[in-house]
Amino acid sequence: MTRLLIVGPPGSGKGTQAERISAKLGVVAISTGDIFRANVKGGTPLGLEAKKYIDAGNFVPDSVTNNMVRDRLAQDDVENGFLLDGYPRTSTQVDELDAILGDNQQQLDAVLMLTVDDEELVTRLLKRAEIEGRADDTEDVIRHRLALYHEQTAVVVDRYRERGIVREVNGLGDVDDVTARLLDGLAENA
Ligand code: B4P
Repeated sequence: MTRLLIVGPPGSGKGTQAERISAKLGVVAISTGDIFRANVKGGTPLGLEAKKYIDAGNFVPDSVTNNMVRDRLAQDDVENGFLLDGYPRTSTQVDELDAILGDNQQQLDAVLMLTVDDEELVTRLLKRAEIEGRADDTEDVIRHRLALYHEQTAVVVDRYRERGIVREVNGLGDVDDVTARLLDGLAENA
């Protein structure tokens, strides 16, 4: 049973790597960003609520996000484990995830942290903007998302560091090389 989290600033490669690592380990990848975007696309009430925050680069309120994750982690496909991508992003969300897992006598096994410097992140996301046209990939919004990461998500990593479960990996370079580094980081954890 593997319960993992991948964390890093916007554009660090979380989504890219979560897909690869989860396939390799045979666990389901759960991206809160992807769930929100699917709801926005489908025009659901959750999507309509989330869209105004996402487009401005702000976090969707914890109450909304926590309920969504609680429901998602109650589904059958997490039985073999999971790789969370993009959640928790705030200290309150860490408390909520502890509570969700604690209800089933579970805890996270490891946290994979991708590090990439801010200017490279902006470059990557502006490149993605050209390809995908995401509303939150304009330079101003990207910089706001990065600031929020430093203000609110860095503390999430600190809390997991205190538990000794963080594996920090350099996210610069070839996508395959980063995947290999992450898998090495997990092996260290075993
Ligand atoms: P996310 O979907 O998590 O968006 P993200 O931080 O931009 O990460 P993403 O996974 O898309 O990008 P990645 O780093 O893989 O969240 C979007 C929004 O949803 C948030 O701003 C917020 O509003 C809301 N939200 C989500 N979770 C929330 C939560 N828990 N609480 C509250 N609100 C929440 O990669 C980006 C780009 O880099 C890609 O184009 C990729 O091709 C490129 N790339 C990847 N690896 C590379 C490499 N090695 N070299 C060069 N380029 C690379």
